[in-house]
Amino acid sequence: MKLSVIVPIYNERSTIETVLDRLAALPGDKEVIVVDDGSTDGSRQYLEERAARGEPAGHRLMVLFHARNRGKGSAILTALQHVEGDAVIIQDADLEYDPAEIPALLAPLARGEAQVVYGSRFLGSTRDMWWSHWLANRILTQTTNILYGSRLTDEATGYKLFRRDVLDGLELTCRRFEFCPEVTAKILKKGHTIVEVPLHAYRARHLDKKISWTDGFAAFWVLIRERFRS
Ligand SMILES: Nc1nc2c(ncn2[C@@H]2O[C@H](COP(=O)(O)OP(=O)(O)O)[C@@H](O)[C@H]2O)c(=O)[nH]1
Ligand SMILES: [Mg+2]
Repeated sequence: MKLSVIVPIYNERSTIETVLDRLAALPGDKEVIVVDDGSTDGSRQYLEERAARGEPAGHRLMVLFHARNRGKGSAILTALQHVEGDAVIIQDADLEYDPAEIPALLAPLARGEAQVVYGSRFLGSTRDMWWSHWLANRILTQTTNILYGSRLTDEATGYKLFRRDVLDGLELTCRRFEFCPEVTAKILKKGHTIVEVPLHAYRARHLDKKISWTDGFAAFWVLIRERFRS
């Protein structure tokens, strides 16, 4: 089973090199599709150089650029147009999520036991998460479970893995961080089960975080809107 890893990037120069090295070191058939979303901190230049240098044999790296910042959801939608794998995972570029955990996420999907797998920080462990982020995560997860009848422990996780055909026809539109609740809502509405796997290496960052409390409200609204949309 070929895996496509989508890496949305906006100003992550201090971590992208390590993220891409760790992805390149993973076993198995895979491609990495990076979308730089108008970075201004040198990420773009680094990616241009790395793409020109080439990757080890058997490892495909595609680097795409948005001329200006359009949001994490937009970057993912751009990448999805180029995916060749049978499965797709989102990998944030800031090292809060460690690529070493990807094989554990892929396992139930590769065995044919799941079509969608989320990595749960709350089934496993988290380090350094602020209480306000903890609370926002709990509220979003509980709201999802109440509205959609699911039994998730971590809706807003960055680690979301899908069999590619599950994403076809979802008509995703959200441009920024509400991409996450939109994809969760649409998948649950279609009747798919989301299987969760515990994460053990999640480590929250506080510097340079792009997400803010307004994104939490936007996510909450998207969960409600999608539930009652026909
Ligand atoms: N392409 C793109 N990626 C973004 C944007 N904002 C954030 N990201 C990326 O999305 C990931 C998550 O951002 P972060 O602020 O850490 O939010 P959180 O991890 O969801 O709490 C990081 O890899 C960011 O580089 C954006 O506007 N465009
Ligand atoms: Mg992050």
